[in-house]
Amino acid sequence: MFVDQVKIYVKGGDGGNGMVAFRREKYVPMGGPAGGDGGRGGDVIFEVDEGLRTLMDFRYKRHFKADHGENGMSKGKHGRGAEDMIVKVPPGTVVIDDDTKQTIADLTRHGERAVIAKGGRGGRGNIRFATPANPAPEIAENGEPGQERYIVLELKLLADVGLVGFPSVGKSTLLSVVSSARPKIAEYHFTTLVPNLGVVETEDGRSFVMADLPGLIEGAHEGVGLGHQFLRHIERTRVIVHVIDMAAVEGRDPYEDYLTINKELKAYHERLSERPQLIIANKMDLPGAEENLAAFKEKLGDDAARVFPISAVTRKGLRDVLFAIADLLDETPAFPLHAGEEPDAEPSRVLYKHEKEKADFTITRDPDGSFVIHGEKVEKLFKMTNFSHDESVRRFARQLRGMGIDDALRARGAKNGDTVRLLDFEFEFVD
Ligand SMILES: Nc1nc2c(ncn2[C@@H]2O[C@H](COP(=O)(O)OP(=O)(O)OP(=O)(O)O)[C@@H](O)[C@H]2O)c(=O)[nH]1
Ligand SMILES: [Mg+2]
Repeated sequence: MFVDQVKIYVKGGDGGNGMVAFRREKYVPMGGPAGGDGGRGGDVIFEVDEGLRTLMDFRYKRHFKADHGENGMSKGKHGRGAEDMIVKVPPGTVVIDDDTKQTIADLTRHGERAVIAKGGRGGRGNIRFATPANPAPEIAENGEPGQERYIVLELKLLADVGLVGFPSVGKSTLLSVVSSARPKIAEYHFTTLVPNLGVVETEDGRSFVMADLPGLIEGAHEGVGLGHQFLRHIERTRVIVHVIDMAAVEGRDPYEDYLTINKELKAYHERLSERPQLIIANKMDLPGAEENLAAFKEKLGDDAARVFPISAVTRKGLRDVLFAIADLLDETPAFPLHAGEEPDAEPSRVLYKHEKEKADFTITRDPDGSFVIHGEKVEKLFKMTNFSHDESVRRFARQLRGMGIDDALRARGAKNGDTVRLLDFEFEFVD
């Protein structure tokens, strides 16, 4: 199974900062607290869009950051929350945390959503910190930082387009020049033994998945040659591209080839003959191909418009045929698979695994003797502290004590006056 994969960065918006403010009233020198809360930061949310078939769009945009919340304001006004950022993904996208390798979400159905990076909550303004004992606090919280992480998106590809034709007509060569797939190419029959899939992008930015299938021969529907299993694969493609060696390198008549393969498709399943089909006349760089093409078109009659002459080797005609395939896909609905067949049978699930509780903090020592504190929780507290108000700083010190950091520093031998570092903040240990 061919898998499209891409690594990207996501970050929820930071919460807005809470405000320290006081009411100003005539004749009242200092009124009560009036600083509002910050608004919440936006989430990064993935949503399934069945119109997407590949992860091609993520090749160009790899960073997704939701907006931050608005800061709190004076007069008790709260900051506005940010809008969530909605990122569209194709059905079948599996989202994996790149650090833990855990699956975050497995998105299958149209419209299904999952929060991939949570926005931070807004910081509280000083109104929230007022108590009878401290009616005018100079304390406000900064917004909580949004969640950030690297994730890997994986998509199991289902082919939109299947290349069919006799062996050695150039199916693998064609796939190799229009996609990054690298199938084996050779002049002997049945070089391709299993389907190869490649993602094709047209010049106008449309993309689809094309499968290079093993060559078919007469009797394929009864199991002759590589037979059945690959015809089953064709059944799932929306559009069939019939590749013909128009130079008749092996001496067969191109029109006979065309009829034979179509007969095989129909004998395998009536439905296959109703599938939209486009004809590629390949190897037009070789002598005799032009004459054969004229004769071929004449025999086809009205269907001649579906023939696209190309050379997979010189790359002539590729642009036009890719546009034609993309157009045909645009107007062809997906074929419903039968109940019990793969993607539909897979239960849809969005997982929110409980993330393992990490230790609140760790303490290490730098060569210069200073103590360094690390830890998600303590770093978050730090980021949410507004250091421009002494009272906020004192609150932070109390929080550190509450987490047991003072005791832990003492246990590691910290003495009065020793330097302690946390992110870019440095302070003296006071015993
Ligand atoms: N001159 C010329 N040769 C081509 C062209 N396309 C393919 N060939 C040659 O035809 C031979 C068969 O090509 P493949 O791409 O392996 O054919 P295939 O249809 O995948 O064959 P199977 O996998 O065996 O079914 C190779 O030697 C290719 O180099 C073309 O446009 N012009
Ligand atoms: Mg091949």
